[in-house]
Amino acid sequence: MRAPHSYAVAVRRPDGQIVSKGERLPSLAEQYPILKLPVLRGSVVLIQSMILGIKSLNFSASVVFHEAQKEATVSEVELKGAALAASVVTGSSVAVAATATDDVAVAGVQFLLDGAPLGAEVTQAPYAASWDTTGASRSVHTLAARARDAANNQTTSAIVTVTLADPPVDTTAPTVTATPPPGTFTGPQSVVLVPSEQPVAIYYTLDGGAPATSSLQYAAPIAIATTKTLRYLAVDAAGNSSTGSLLYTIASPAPSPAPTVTAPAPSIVNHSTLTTTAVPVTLSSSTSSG
Ligand SMILES: [Ca+2]
Ligand SMILES: [Ca+2]
Repeated sequence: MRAPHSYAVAVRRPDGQIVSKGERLPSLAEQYPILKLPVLRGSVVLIQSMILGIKSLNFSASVVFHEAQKEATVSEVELKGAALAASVVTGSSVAVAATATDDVAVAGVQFLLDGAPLGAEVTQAPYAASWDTTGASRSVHTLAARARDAANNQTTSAIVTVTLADPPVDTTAPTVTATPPPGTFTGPQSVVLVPSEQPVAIYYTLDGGAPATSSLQYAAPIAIATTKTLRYLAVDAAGNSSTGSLLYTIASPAPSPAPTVTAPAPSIVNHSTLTTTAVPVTLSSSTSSG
């Protein structure tokens, strides 16, 4: 609509609302009196009308386009979850959550696991889901959240990388400490075996044979009265095992040495006067023990 000194444009937006704009028309004739001449005045009005028409089209387009652009300003999405802070996850499930905001309204949030939907779209805040990891490969996975608005504009959050791992596995074989340690002894010994971890089953033999799980299982100190090789097999709960061979030498008590007899050499006093010589003999006995 054009009036002598102003014009107005009204545009209906997609949502039905009418947006209008009015502007005062610049009076070129007031600025340039020469334009008041009849021929020139008609040309000025024509040119001015053309300019207004283009302006109106621009305004109309900007209103509609601006509205579409506004709704196209898609949601901000951020993926959250306590478990996601850890780069390695060993649990059987991972809780994920997301926050999403939109210029109009968030219609729903779809969580994504390795790019594929994780569960159904969550249409109401709080946006949360749980990832059951029991069937997932023990490797690197990605999680993300994709939010959409009513106009189906979509925004996907930054990807969070999660490495699934099993709980630490026992790969250490148990060791066994024997008390007393193997060696040479002069009497019977009672050997106590202590494993480096629990639970550990210790199997053993005393006849030199290789121990197996069918061998005697250690339950109490092992009595060793004569020289024996104690061979053991220790097995932990994870099936790691170790073997050992312990030689206990039980020496018989040393026999008492036989008594020794010493006699001083006879001394000849006087060969010329003595026909017989009485020689004193002293006997001594010594016994050493050890
Ligand atoms: Ca939007
Ligand atoms: Ca172990």
